[in-house]
Amino acid sequence: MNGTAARTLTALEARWGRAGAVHFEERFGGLVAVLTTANANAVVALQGAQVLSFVPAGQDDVLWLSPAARLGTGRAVRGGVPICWPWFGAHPSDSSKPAHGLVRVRDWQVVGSASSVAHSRLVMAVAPAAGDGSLWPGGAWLQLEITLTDTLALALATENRGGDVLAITGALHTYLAVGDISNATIEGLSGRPYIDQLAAQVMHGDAAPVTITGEIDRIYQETADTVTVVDHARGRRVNIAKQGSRSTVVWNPWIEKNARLGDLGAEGYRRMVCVETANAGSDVVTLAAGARHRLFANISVEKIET
Ligand code: TA6
Repeated sequence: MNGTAARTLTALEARWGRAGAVHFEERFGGLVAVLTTANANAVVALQGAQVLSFVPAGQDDVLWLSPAARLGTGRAVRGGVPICWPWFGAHPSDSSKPAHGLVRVRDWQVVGSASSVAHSRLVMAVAPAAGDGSLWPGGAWLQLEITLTDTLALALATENRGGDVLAITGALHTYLAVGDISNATIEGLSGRPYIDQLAAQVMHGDAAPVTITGEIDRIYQETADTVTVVDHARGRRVNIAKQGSRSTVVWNPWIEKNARLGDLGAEGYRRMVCVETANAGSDVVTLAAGARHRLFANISVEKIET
């Protein structure tokens, strides 16, 4: 660790560390916060305010993380919960801009921490950079609150502190770990319309749970429902409850895109599925001056009783 990182860690620990609950370390070549409660632990990178790990007591990690995960490379770490904001997917009018917005690779600042016998919390914020210009929505203020109990709760708050109406899309782009994608199903999206990103057309989901037998990239619309990934291989159900979102994205790259992306590992696609708590597609957040929006997800795990 270089001297600057060491001094930064010391300052973070002194200002925001909380014994037994919030601690700062260097991992993956960058600075992370480690959140601990009696029932779980989590790791959050300061880069992108990206949760990289969430491990409830007695469980394997709920989040999938690239074996090539490395901070400070200028590219978003693949895995955990990347923050997509102020746009989801490709920039609406300029394909030269980074996919999924501006803040995934920015260094966020710690602005708060808290703990009690039952919870550990970290609050982070990020401001526009000098060269952002109109890419950063005028006057928008952004903050992420991460609360660990036996579940992982993420609240992404956008406040319009400017005078113009803002239009925002985004997502908590959650990579869930599964024992085997071929032995997993996704409940909670039955009958919902979705934009099939692979066919660029709107489809209607049928009543059955979603199974994954090839590349899938869907923006489910008109849904505020909890989604559950039933991981039969690991004998657990992973629930993603949400607020402030009318769209849920389901993505798995499958074999060919797994090879093309190059940072999922040899058969990474078999061990992950993205279930993203989003404002995407027709689900655009419009903020009048002074208005505030909160994109919220709560991730919990239940054992499948046999
Ligand atoms: O959320 C699904 C998606 O938009 C996919 O199309 C795929 O591009 C994925 O996000 C990962 O995007 P990234 O820019 O992180 O490689």
